[in-house]
Amino acid sequence: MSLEDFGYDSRLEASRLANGYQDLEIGRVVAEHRTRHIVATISGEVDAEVKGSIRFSATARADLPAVGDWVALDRPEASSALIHAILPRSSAISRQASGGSGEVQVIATNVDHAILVQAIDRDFNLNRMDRYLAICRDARIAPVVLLTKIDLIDPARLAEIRREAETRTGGAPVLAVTSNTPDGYASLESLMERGRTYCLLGSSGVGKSTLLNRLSGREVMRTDAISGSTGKGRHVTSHRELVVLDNGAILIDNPGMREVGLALGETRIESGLGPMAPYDGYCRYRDCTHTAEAGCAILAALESGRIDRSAYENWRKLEKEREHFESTTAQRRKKDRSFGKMVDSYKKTMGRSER
Ligand SMILES: Nc1nc2c(ncn2[C@@H]2O[C@H](COP(=O)(O)OP(=O)(O)OP(=O)(O)O)[C@@H](O)[C@H]2O)c(=O)[nH]1
Ligand SMILES: [Mg+2]
Ligand SMILES: [Zn+2]
Repeated sequence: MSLEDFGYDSRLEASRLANGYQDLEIGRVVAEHRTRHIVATISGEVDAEVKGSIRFSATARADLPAVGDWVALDRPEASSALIHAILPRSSAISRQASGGSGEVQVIATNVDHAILVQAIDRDFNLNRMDRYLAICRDARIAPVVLLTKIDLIDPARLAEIRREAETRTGGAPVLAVTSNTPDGYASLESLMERGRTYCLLGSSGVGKSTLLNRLSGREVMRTDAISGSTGKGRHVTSHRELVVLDNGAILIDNPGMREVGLALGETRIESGLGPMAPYDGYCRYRDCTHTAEAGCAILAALESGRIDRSAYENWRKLEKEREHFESTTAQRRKKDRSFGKMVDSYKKTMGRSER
């Protein structure tokens, strides 16, 4: 494949020359596995390490290569490669890393469109959609709203949800797809353009990898059913990956986001399930709240006395506190004017001055 197949264009070539990288090989980061990066080059995919000088001069995680980045490579031997530099990014989707470190984590770079994926059966939530749209606005990336699993609800309800969504997207397209029919992704596929980069964003289990596999005509990403083979049933995709589709468009898949709120800097307190943990992941619905759902494994265990009622009540109490904390943090942040400044300064560090 050529670099153009991965989205290389005259803007990037100009920036490569301006930066003095004419003697270096150019490639695009297609996957990220902890410290290793897989980079697509004209001579195929190579395993690349980040050069020490980049690591030392990096002042934040955002300065290190991410999926979607165009990089200049040193090739001391045919079998190994060193990432010498990152070409300036045209865009970056980032979020606050979990763990309260305040660090910005880059999800994907050089993205033209974000595909905001929500499953229509249980996952759909207008407020969440708003938060995803805010991430796109912040990153100056055009969004497409995608409703998945439409085979699971009736057409009247779908039309209703669609109308609701359309009132809030500010003109961005709202598409509906299903993996259940051969042409279930046709509306999305016809909208995608060769050489443009699209990034999937959405909770775990909404069907992101299923979509990628279908449009690439291959089993690139592992997908999984609700309970999951590990019994945990979440985050089937463990790393980010960029793939060129049959129609020539470039698609980035990544692990489902647990909390989109993180993208705008909210703190999250993890609430452990404690003695109920062994039953986690066996509920009928992946995003079960263990409060009223049919097929909830935790409620069933409670009913049959395998879980202590006071442990359950205690967990519910903590969960309510956590929700309350999250919503008050969000409100406080809204009022906090310095938050706006923080967003501005992190926008600057993202180096999107190119466009
Ligand atoms: N009924 C129905 N099920 C679907 C559809 N699309 C995906 N699924 C199922 O939903 C489950 C989760 O799909 P994945 O593609 O693994 O979800 P994901 O968004 O990649 O999840 P993570 O990798 O954890 O972020 C799988 O069992 C799929 O078969 C659909 O359109 N209809
Ligand atoms: Mg996946
Ligand atoms: Zn449950």
